[in-house]
Amino acid sequence: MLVDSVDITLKAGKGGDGIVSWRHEKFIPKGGPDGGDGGRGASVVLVASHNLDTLSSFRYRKLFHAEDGERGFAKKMYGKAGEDLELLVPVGTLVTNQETGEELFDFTEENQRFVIAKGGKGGLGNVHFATSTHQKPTEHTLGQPGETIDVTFELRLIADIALIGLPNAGKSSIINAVTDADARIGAYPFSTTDPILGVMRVGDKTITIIDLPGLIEGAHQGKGLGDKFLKHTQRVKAFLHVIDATDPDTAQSEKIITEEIRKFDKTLVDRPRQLVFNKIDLLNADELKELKKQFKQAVFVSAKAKININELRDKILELTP
Ligand SMILES: Nc1nc2c(ncn2[C@@H]2O[C@H](COP(=O)(O)OP(=O)(O)OP(=O)(O)O)[C@@H](O)[C@H]2O)c(=O)[nH]1
Ligand SMILES: [Mg+2]
Repeated sequence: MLVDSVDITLKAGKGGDGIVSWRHEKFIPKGGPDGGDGGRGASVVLVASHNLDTLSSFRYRKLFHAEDGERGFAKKMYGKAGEDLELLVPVGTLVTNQETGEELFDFTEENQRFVIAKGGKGGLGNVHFATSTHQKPTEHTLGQPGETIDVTFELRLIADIALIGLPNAGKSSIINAVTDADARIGAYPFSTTDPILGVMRVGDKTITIIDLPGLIEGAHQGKGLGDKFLKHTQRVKAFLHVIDATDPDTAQSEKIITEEIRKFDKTLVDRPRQLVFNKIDLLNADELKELKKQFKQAVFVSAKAKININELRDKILELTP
């Protein structure tokens, strides 16, 4: 199962307390102050990694706690600072504050780091409070609490191109034809239930393509499988909009999808979108000619009969300069 959103609590370490202590010297029962400072509490740090591609490591554990700092010691010794807790998240993770909805960090590159919860400062020992007129200070301060934050991690798979279209148009057949993917193909709607990534290699160029479950009218209101997977398209460079060439009303089918993406995010409609008519093996010459006249910028392919697949690959290259 693809885990693409998790809610978790991150808690940084508390600072160690500063302490009250006195020097032990021969014949002097209570020497000068020598209480040391507490160590800093550890922070929680998020680090992006390409080696992960899901959020499944956060599926069962909901609380992550970094170490507290150690309290101070006699002889002015500091307590040890806590060791920062580093949590790996996949590249493509967006972190938001659950309470305010504020976007805190968007991990787009390998090894990006973000301190999400800062550890508390250590307290001061009584050694700091001595003055010439106040030689036996009993003041000290406690370590400060670390920050605690409730966050949501959301994974947006990063792809260059997204395949969109009505169910059964042949999106999965197309990703299988142009990439190394092995997506499930079915002669029924919604055979794809989770996004699938595939890689198309041309020379030393690699283009990542994502195949999404089909959209239907009302997807933005949760119809069909809804529009929840469209968030994975927010970073794509372009869309391949797949239409079943045998559809009795291709113009209307094209509009339904365009409207659904507009309703999801109106900026997506301005992104380059290549229309791809699939299943042309089922059309006769006249029908194909008519369709070509109506949609001059489109590509006409058959994923199953492997017609015009190279032309489609060239288009994909043009869309991802
Ligand atoms: N004749 C013909 N059939 C095709 C072609 N491409 C796909 N099909 C068939 O159309 C049906 C749907 O194909 P899929 O690739 O699963 O379609 P999809 O768009 O991924 O469907 P969803 O995942 O349900 O949205 C399957 O029965 C395929 O075999 C084609 O070029 N020609
Ligand atoms: Mg599919």
